[in-house]
Amino acid sequence: MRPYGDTTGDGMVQVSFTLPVPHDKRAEGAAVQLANKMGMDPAMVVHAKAMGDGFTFFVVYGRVNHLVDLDAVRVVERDFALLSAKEVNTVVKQRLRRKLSVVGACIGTDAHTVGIDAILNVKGIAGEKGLEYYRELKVTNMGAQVSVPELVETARAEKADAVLVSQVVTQRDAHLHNTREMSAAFREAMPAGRRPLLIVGGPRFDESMTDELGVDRIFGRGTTPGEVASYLVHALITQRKAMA
Ligand code: B12
Repeated sequence: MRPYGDTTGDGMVQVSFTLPVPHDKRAEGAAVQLANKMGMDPAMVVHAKAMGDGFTFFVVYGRVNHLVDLDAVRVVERDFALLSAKEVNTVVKQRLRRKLSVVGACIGTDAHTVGIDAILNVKGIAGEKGLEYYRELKVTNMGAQVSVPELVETARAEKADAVLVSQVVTQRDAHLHNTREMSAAFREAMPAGRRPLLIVGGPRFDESMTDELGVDRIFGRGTTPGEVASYLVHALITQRKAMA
């Protein structure tokens, strides 16, 4: 299949980018040239705006000839059941017979706490309450700019069953470097069977990179607390029991 703009299959797409040139006719020509090189032909500048001194932001609309092969698409599908808060509490209480301990933080220099707060705080997101609302979960939210050694120490002190890390800033692949540092630190500090489940989340992660980053699960854009709570039950209780 092809993308769709005005009529089905017309191949029309829209892209936006910034060039380090002041806004003038030549800058718009440069934007069209880039779009042509990206395979858009014809390409039209539909929006151009000066962004401070010597930079211009563009929106370009145009046709591409590439086809999308749906059969070749590979994504990480949810492989666990979605449970209600009540069901999560019941399973934890009956099978774990103690509260499930969760430690969360934004690590490195990242101060974007809205995402991790949406998952952990009672107020939650998208009409769902966060993990603090779950009676059988004990949540420690460490907030922003937490160092990896501090996180490991708190996870140890809280006997964390799961560590939830948020990374929003991706400049110079900071999210990847920080995640690798974090997973390596837990591997070094704790033996395999004693290590908490390591979960990272943020809007720009590739969910298929778990092995590469040394974590158990990656959650992306639009994650809800219910998905995370259901995954915790699946990975720490249901699946673990089945494997025992
Ligand atoms: C609010 C905001 C800020 C606030 C943050 C306040 C706070 N307490 O969080 C302030 C003003 C402090 C800020 C500062 C900066 N910001 Co800012 N910020 C944003 C903004 C507008 C919204 C982010 C947000 O709150 N989203 C809402 C939440 C709910 O969504 P979310 O984070 O994706 O979380 C969801 C999922 O991803 C997932 N999730 C996230 N984490 C986790 C963790 C786990 C364990 C799980 C399971 C799930 C999960 O679940 C969440 C709920 O669905 C974005 C732009 C945008 N529209 O996204 C820029 C943005 C993230 N910021 C950006 C930048 C560059 C900065 C600064 C560097 C700017 C500067 N030059 O100073 C600083 C950096 C500060 C720092 N040290 O980190 C860039 C990042 C670009 C990049 N490639 O990295 C963005 C994308 C803006 C942009 N387009 O340039 N920012």
